[in-house]
Amino acid sequence: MTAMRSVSLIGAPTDIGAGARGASMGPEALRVAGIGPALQARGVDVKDCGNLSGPHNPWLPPVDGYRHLSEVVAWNQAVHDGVYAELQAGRMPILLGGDHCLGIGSISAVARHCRAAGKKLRILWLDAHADFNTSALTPSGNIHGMPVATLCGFGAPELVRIGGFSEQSPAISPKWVRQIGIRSVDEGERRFVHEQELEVFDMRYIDEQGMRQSMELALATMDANTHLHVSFDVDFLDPAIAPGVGTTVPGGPTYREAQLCMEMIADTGRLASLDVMELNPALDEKNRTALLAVDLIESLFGKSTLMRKA
Ligand code: 5AB
Ligand code: MN
Ligand code: MN
Ligand code: MN
Repeated sequence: MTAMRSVSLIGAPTDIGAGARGASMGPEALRVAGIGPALQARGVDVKDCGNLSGPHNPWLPPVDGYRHLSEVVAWNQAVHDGVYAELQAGRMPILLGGDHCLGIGSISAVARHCRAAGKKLRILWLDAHADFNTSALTPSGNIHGMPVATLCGFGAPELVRIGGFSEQSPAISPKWVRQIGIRSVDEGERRFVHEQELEVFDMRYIDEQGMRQSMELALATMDANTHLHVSFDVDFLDPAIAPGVGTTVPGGPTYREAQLCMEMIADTGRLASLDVMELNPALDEKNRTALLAVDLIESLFGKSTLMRKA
């Protein structure tokens, strides 16, 4: 195993970019579900950095296609700084969301780190949604539907430029992204996904080809110099097993499909940063979605069934 085995938990308790309130309680629910001890049991050195802080959610309607833009900028700058500091200290950041708009801060920090270190970046986006809206395309104005497009340079300038990036030289290229589990894409968003040639393994593909084939393709083209970032939106999972999210979409991966996905990522040994996003305890049942997320994260860190070599 070559990946870093020292992790830093960074809580970002906000629902500033979401359409439903409650993801602000995600970090604490993941701690209550035992994320720290579960990783320690895997032999990982765990540091809990506590929670970042930022503006409260004023719960206002969108302005020019964005809800809460200035608050989203403040939160993402805090996430960027927190994640970047842990990467520079040689630790693997695990961002505990919080809604998925915070992927902008997290992944811009990872991209900045990789650029400086000359590392190749690959992003696995595990989600029911493509999160590739722009202010012109969005049906909601909720910025948690826009992080992938923003990181690729198509977003509010204040967000695109976090970490010193720009429209001409954005944090990431669509070519570095592999999306898994997608089953809800808005009309304009769909066209933009095709135009930018995002590589999407949607549920139709997973149904037809299986999770194994999908992950083999999604994980190809990595090498010893690759930093693998996983952005795990908990609504990736089928709502029957993971009800505690604001934007459920039926027809997601089953328990075993999700486990296989995580196990295959673990086998690469390349995982170097992680987001766990969109968990909404207000919509959960006795924290079962948080417990499932922790179970899957254990697999991501190499917990597996019999027959595996150590
Ligand atoms: B999530 C929707 N496409 O833009 C939009 O949960 C939903 O981070 C976005 O994936 C869901 O509002 C964002 C309808
Ligand atoms: Mn989603
Ligand atoms: Mn998402
Ligand atoms: Mn969501």
